[in-house]
Amino acid sequence: MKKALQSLVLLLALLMVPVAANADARLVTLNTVVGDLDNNNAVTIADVSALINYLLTGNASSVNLAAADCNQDGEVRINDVTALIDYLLSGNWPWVVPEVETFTVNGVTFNMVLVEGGTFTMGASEDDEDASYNEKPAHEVTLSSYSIGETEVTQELWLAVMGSNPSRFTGDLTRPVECIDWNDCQSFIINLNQLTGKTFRLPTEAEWEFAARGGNKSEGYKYAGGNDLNEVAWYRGNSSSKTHQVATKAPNELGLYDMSGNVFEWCNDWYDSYTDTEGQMNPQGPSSGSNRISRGGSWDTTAEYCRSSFRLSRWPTSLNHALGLRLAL
Ligand SMILES: [Ca+2]
Ligand SMILES: [Ca+2]
Ligand SMILES: [Ca+2]
Repeated sequence: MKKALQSLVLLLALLMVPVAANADARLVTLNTVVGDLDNNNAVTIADVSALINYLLTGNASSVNLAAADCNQDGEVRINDVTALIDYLLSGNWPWVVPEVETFTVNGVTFNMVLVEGGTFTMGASEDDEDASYNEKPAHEVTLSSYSIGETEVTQELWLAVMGSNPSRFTGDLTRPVECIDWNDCQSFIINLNQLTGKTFRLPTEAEWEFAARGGNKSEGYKYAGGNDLNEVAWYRGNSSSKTHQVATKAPNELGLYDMSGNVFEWCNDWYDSYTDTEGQMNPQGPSSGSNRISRGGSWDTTAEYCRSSFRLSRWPTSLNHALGLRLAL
């Protein structure tokens, strides 16, 4: 441990001049006390020294320990020094996720959109006559922050990750991938994670619905992004019986496209009725089951299937040309 710290001190000495110069320019963007161990309202190289000093001596008398957890993992350790140096060099804290993050896999780019955590009412209210029994009762759910795909997974991305395209509607790779079952999605995600070093996954059903409703920016629409389905979705009434390029209808409050319509989207959860509905925090669905959840309606469904609370259960091995996926992270 001590040797590692000494190496860091040496590294810092080498970096001292440019780091200090860069750091000054970035102070205006900092809006928390994290990293400001010496309490001068600035995060500079001096704070790195103060943090190292504290780690070496254990003496907290001259530092603000509340500012020392630079990677926000609940402890003050050597990796906070790394996080602090990273911040001074890059201007970004590792725990601050950008609102839209772009990833590139084998030349194909896609965006993930940050959904800030919050509490919402999941499901349909008792007086919602469009809703099926399995959308009720409405219940309160609290979610931590996560990211979700700006669009459905395209055929282009699937091809880049899996080397083949199973879709029925070919001819335009910016259409959503379809004809993939729940297990195919898991294979895709494993490959994608190997290629990116990230931990992509399917969204939970609660995450999917919160995102469809616009998260904390929700305007309370019936469909994802509006009350006029034709403006926000490809569904039976306007699709000409086929999928369409992703992101060609209007996005919802979070900037997400085609949450309603185009293709149904697999969620991670097993299917069951809403029974355990008390004070849920990051619900993962039933611990076992026979069917998985899909959400959002498709080019082939009528309007009521495109409502944000609509749920459709399917065998994990079922696949068809109206069913695809969206990533979460
Ligand atoms: Ca400082
Ligand atoms: Ca820490
Ligand atoms: Ca969709």
